[in-house]
Amino acid sequence: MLKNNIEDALNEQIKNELYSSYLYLSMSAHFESINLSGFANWLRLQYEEEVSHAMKIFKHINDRGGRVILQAIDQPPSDFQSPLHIFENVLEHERQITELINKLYELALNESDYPAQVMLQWFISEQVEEEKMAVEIVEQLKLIGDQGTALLMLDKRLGSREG
Ligand code: OFO
Repeated sequence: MLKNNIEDALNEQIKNELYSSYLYLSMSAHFESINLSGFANWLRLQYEEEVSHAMKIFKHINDRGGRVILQAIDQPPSDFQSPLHIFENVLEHERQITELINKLYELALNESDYPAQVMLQWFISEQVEEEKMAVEIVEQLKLIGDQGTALLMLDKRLGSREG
């Protein structure tokens, strides 16, 4: 049985994951508009991943007899600056998500909600990966700068991401 405060917090996190997906899809649209299709591809796949994160929590609530209540999702930004600036935003956003996941885990610990703890452990590991990927792209963008052949090569590499 899912306690109300855990159910509310999980519903809130569904919204946060869907906002992440919306943010990355908006960034992807921006990269499409400036013909950097590899960056656009990477962010579109990230959008899909965030939807799958939301659905993991959606399933967890339903599997435990809880009630999913979808919340309004804020409009993401649509004006963006350089690729470096965008990926710094991705990294900052993922760090905020990590904090939210950690808080959720603390709540699950305090409430002795063992199934939620197991589910959230997956997210804790996932956040390590997500931050690592964002740091890598930020550092590469710092090295190569925001234009030129090296940027096109990075675009090609990000375009080869398949999942
Ligand atoms: Fe980008 O991470 Fe979801 O949780």
